Amino acid sequence: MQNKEVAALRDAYARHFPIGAAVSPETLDRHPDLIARQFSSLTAENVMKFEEIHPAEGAYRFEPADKIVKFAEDHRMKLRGHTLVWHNQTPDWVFEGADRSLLIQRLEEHIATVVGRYKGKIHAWDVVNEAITDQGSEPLRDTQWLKIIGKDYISLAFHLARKTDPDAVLFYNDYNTENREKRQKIFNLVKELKESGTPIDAVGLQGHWSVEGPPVEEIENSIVQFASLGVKVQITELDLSFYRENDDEIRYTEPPQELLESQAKRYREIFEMFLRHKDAVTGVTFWGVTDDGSWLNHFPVRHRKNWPLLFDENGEPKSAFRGIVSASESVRK
Ligand code: HAH
Repeated sequence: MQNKEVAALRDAYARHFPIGAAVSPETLDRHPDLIARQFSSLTAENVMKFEEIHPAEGAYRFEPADKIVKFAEDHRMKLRGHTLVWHNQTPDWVFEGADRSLLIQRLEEHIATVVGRYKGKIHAWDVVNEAITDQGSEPLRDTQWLKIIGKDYISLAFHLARKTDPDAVLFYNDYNTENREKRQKIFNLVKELKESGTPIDAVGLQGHWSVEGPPVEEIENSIVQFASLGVKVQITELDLSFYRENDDEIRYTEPPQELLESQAKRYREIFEMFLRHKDAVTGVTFWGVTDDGSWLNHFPVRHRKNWPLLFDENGEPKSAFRGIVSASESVRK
C-alpha cells in the first residue's frame, strides 16, 4: 500500500480537472488503495468495448463492467464509457448478413442497452472512436460501419446516445490528433457534425505520445483548435512511451534513468500547458495505472518493455508522478 505522505493527484488537481485512469477488474483487485487515493475518474480499458460487453447477438456480459461502475461509485469517482462505435474489438456477428437497416437496428439496440444500463452512472461516452484515416485525402476510415451504413453512421450514433441518456457528455475520440493533416480532418468532421445539429459535446485526444514528441505546442494547437468549435476537450488515454514511433530496434530491459527524468520533465511541461487551458480541458485520463500493466508492453511490438505511466510495478510513484504534482503546485503560487 502506498505511503500516505505521497501527494494524491486527485487532490492536487481537484480545483482544475478530474484525473483518471483506465482500469480492468483485475487492476482494481491489484491496486485498490492506490487507485482510490490517486484518481478521481475511471475508464474501462476493455470491458465496455463491443466484443466484451456484447459478444454475441442478444448476449450481454455486464459483470466486469458493473464491477468498475461499483468501484467508481464507492469512491466517488467519475466514470467515462469507452466505446460504442469502433472498427476494432467489435465482433464479426455485428456485421454478418447486415444491410444498412439491419446494422442500424443492431447499433440502436446496442446503444439503448449499454448506455441505458449505465445512465446516471457513466457521465461521458466515447461514442465514436477513430473514424478518421491517418493518411491520404480520404477523411473517413474504411470500416464496416462506413461500408454498410454510409457516412451518417457517425451522426446516427450520437443521436442514439443522446436519446438514451440526454445528460451524458458525448465524445468523438481519436489518436494522432497532433498531426496537422489528421487534426484538420477531425476538425472538419466535428464542425460538420455541429453544423448539422448532431449532439456532440467534446473531443477526446487519446494522448498516446512519447518521451520525445509530439512538441507541446502541437498538442496545444489541437486543444485550441477544437475548443474554437465550442466543444470541450479531454485527454482520454494518456501515456508517454519510451520509444519513438517505428523504432522497433531498441529494446530496454530496464528503464534508463535518463529517460525516466526526461519523461518527468515532459509530463510536467504537458500538464503546465493543460492547466493554461483548463477552461477547455475538462479531464485527463491515463491509459493504465502501473507500467507493467500498460498496453504498450505488447503494442506495437510484442514483449517489449515500456514505462509510460506514473507508477512502477509496485505501485510506487515515479519521477513522472512528481513532475505532474509540481505542475499543479506552480499554478497555485
Ligand atoms: C487506443 N487505440 C484505443 O482507443 C484503446 O481502446 C486501446 O485500448 C488502446 C489504444 C490507439 C491506436 C493507436 O495508438 C495506433 C493504432 C491503432 C490504435
